Amino acid sequence: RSQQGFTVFFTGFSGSGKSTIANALMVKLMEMGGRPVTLLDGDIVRKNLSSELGFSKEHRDLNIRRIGYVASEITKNGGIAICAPIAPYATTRRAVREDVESFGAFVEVHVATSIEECERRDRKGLYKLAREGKIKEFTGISDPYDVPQNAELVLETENVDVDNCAHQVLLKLENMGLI
Ligand code: GGZ
Repeated sequence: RSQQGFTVFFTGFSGSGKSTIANALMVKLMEMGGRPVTLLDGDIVRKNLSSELGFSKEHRDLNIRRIGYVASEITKNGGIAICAPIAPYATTRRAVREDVESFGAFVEVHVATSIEECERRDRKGLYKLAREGKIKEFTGISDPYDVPQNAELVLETENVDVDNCAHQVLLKLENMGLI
């Protein structure tokens, strides 16, 4: 049982901390050895797999379905896939969950940093551009985000460090009998 593949699927706003937590989790899982770990980070996927796509609902859905397909193949072959896109639409997350669950476990992790906190941090200056209208359809500002209702884990990142967040994911994986 502990050798089945699985997917950890992070969802949350731009700047919520998804990538940072996903990277910390990847390091911990790699240190444990055993199954290969593949990180499918939002901006890396957009560069390599979805470079022609924008941010309309259709394009976001296509992007997420591609990530889901790759994650389901990794899961099928007994590996660990860690995905970290915004994935704003609940129906699309549900579809990916169903794809993956035909081969292994799907662990949805909501990185629940509020839009106010993401905008306050504004690490990449994107929120400022979104407010100025220079980036259209920006999630949380001028585009929707369906708050997850059935995530396996919700991470509150305010006043909790990255290592602690990654550790909470590991504990959840342990509790689910996946590691
Ligand atoms: C949201 C955008 C947008 C718009 C560019 N809306 O912080 P980042 O920069 O690196 O993460 C964001 C990334 C979102 O890509 P995803 O593939 O994760 O999105 S989705 O799951 O919805 O397909 C942000 C940047 O791209 N970015 N324009 N309009 N984020």
